[in-house]
Amino acid sequence: MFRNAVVRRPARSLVSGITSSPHLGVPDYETALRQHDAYIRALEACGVAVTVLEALEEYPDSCFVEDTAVCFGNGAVLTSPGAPSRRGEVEATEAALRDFYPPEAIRRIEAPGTLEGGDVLVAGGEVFVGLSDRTNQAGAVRFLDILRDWGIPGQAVPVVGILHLKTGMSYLEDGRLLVTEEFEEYPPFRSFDRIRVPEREAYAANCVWMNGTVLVPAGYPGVRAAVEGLGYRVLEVDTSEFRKIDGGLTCLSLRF
Ligand code: CIR
Repeated sequence: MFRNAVVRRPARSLVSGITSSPHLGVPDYETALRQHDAYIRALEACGVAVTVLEALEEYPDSCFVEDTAVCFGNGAVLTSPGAPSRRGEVEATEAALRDFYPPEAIRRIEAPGTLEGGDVLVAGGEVFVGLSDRTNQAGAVRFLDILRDWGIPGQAVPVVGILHLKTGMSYLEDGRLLVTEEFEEYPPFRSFDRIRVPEREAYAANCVWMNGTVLVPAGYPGVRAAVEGLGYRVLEVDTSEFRKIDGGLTCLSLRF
């Protein structure tokens, strides 16, 4: 069960967020704010207390707070973003997490190690760390060392062709993994019950399981139907403006 979520309001500067999809257009700030409000309401409807942090204008991607920390019940790891423009976001997340964890329970990844939270998939009692353009070997090794101290098993897995590991998958609890086609037969995940998303709905592989409900991005009926078919309550949240800068549902919050 999750009790808390932390989100950060989108900044006006999100129009300058990093994107691999400029053809989708520039995010509309007012629409992004409305979508963010709806995201907060959806989290609250799942029974978590949502802490809303103020926007950081100097960091266009700072609403994607997931990338700056990985939170567990008894400890948190501050990350070292691989995107240079995002490194300063971590300090602001640290300040917020001090309200939830004692100082000794907050650990950090140091440069030259890099790690972004989007590359960390917590699947049951196990953690997978994607080695991507944003998360390097040194960052993953350090992270796995911290997890070992905490008695949490983990392993690193290569990620190619997408931004983060969780761009291509989400854990739905109960041993179920929602995956894009390329991960369906990926050996590290063969022990899970894999539910493949339709190819044209690959974006919606990034969903949020929250206390028995699954948040699904609006506009992906195949994924919605698949998740509902598994018996979950589904809440749709429109993320069109965040998608324009490569953001999905998980990146908008820290959940613990
Ligand atoms: C970035 O490239 O860093 C942002 N524009 C998108 C971050 C998305 N984060 C995530 O999926 N965890």
